[in-house]
Amino acid sequence: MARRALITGITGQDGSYLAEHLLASGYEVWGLARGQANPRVSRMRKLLADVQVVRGDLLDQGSLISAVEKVQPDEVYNLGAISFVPMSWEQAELTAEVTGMGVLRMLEAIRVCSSRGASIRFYQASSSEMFGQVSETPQNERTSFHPRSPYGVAKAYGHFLTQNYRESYGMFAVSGILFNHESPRRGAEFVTRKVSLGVARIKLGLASELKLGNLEARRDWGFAGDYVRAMHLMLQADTPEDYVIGTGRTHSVRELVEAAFVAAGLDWEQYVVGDQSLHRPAEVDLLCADPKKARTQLGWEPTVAFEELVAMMVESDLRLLTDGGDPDQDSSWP
Ligand code: NAP
Ligand code: F7E
Repeated sequence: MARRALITGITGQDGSYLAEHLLASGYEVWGLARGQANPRVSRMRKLLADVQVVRGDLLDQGSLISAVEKVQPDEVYNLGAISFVPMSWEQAELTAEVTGMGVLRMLEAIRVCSSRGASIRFYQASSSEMFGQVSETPQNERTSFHPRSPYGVAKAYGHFLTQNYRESYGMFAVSGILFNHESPRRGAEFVTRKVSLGVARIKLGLASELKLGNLEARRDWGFAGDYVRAMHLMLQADTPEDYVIGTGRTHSVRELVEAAFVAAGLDWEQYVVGDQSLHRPAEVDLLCADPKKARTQLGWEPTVAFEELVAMMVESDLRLLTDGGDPDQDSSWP
């Protein structure tokens, strides 16, 4: 019988790549979808026709127990979250409820169903934002946490709780501490996609400038398609352990901007405008992963380099806009 996976956050970037990867690996894939008439669910259904949908919300404990009871998954991937860092200052309580407490509710749903005999492996989407103001570079599984946003704090709660359920109940529960990962399916609010869309609009004469915040922040950017393979590998391991996933290379937002404009044959300095309102109350200045443990224990390697990733996103957005697509409606899912 096919193994069964339940994914929260199925309508998001990672949910789509993970679903494709698991379907290709022979899994029966279920996605937890919220809302009465969520347009992102309709879009997901069109693009991932083989994914089955179960209704539920990370804010609603009963719905998660029902979903786990209905699907009877072998593996649960908890990708659902409020994931945009600036929003976490504007809606700090909601972020704590969804991104933090949502982990508790999903772990409880699994614990209740496991006490009736089910054996379910759990993956939690932890984040490099937990490192925040970093104590060392590069960051590994033993680096201390100093989150700089309500989002980072909520993720740290989910991370420690996952570890605690592993230790308290012997659950196969693990966290992937993933560094920034991007793709043509990335939400338009995140800086890589904002830049690739901005460049495409300028190239096609649809815009004349691109407003950005802090150009000095540095991130370890990789390709989302690579990172979902790591999630799956973590749940196939013999023992439940947490892993850092990243490329081990860091670039500034300025370097990202330069590479994106170069990919379209443009000079960024003619178009980029600084906007103080886009700076954050507290910034994460530098992130750079040490993914040695994932490489040696899981055999995981990233396959897409930074320049290749940026060019892929710019080309995809040029195609999307040339074909008259609306990035807010269609994204640029192939
Ligand atoms: P994303 O595109 O923003 O997707 C977030 C998902 O969460 C959406 O499917 C959204 O569904 C769902 N969601 C929001 N509120 C929910 C709720 N109350 N109940 C159930 N689902 C809810 O995020 P992503 O980039 O794919 O990231 C996946 C996960 O990895 C997130 O937990 C994120 O915090 C974490 N992460 C991401 C990165 C990265 O660089 N991408 C790095 C480290 C960790 P709706 O369509 O219903 O809104
Ligand atoms: O910002 C700077 C901004 O919003 C990256 C999420 O997936 O990765 C993501 O969080 C950097 C920051 O991602 C703009 O100040 C400059 O330093 O693309 P971002 P993020 O905050 O790193 C982590 C690992 C997650 O877990 C999160 O869920 O870019 N920046 N100017 C800007 N950022 C945005 N969004 N917009 C700007 O105009």
